[in-house]
Amino acid sequence: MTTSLLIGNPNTGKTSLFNALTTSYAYVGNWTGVTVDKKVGQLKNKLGQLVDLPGVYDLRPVSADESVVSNALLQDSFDQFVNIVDASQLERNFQLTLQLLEYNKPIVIALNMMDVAQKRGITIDFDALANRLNVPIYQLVARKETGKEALLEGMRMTKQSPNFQLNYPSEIETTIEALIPYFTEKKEWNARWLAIQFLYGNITVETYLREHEKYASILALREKLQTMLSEPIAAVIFKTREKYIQELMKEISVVNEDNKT
Ligand code: GDP
Ligand code: MG
Ligand code: K
Repeated sequence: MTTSLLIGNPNTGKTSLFNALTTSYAYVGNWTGVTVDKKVGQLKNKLGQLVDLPGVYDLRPVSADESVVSNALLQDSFDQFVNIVDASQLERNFQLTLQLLEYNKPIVIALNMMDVAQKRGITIDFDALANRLNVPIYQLVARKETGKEALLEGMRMTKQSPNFQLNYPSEIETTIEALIPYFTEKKEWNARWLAIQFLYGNITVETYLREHEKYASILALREKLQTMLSEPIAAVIFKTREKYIQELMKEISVVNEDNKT
């Protein structure tokens, strides 16, 4: 059975979409270590199951509840991501999207709040966006359940990983290259994602890696990298993503004041 993880920023319409895509759902206890309910729904079209996750702006958790998302990526078995994105707030939402792309599992983007984007005069070049990120994009108004059939079909069809790679400054890339050999024993991990999240200071990833027999060497690589940079590693990583997103936005989105309604 196919398992899809529903991930997105808070208030993007996650619950609305979850309800639109599923016929029934159950609370199957709590996520490990926290009180957040674990909610799993049966997808329409007998497609498999959809797992609801807490809304987060970033994979680096800022609370125990948010650690649920990184823990799911580290420890749970799943087949694809459904990344719900607020079409009227693309820039902010894409910080999370890039981190999901780096995980390199099959992923579909559900571009929700299309009605809000339209009202604000936002025009998006969907083909350019899909091409740049190498993922299928589906437009939705989850509150009205508009677009859900195409999304379900897209989820069924999507078996390819995006093979998307964002390139960081050379000192960071060199350290990523040095870290990757430590992470090859676990096949289901994306070693590059793990290296990036560790360097980014994702505490859930760090806690997980503390069990690694070579943790001292892993940590030393991060400390060495920090001495080579004039800013915190996390800031450099964040800004690299931000720069990429700004360039992407120029290419795919325009706000037309005349089109505002
Ligand atoms: P969550 O916090 O991500 O789970 O989002 P919810 O599903 O609770 O939605 C947050 C708010 O946005 C609710 O008031 C929804 O009715 C509304 N909403 C959800 N999807 C859409 C949409 O596509 N368009 C508009 N205009 N509102 C939406
Ligand atoms: Mg919700
Ligand atoms: K628990």
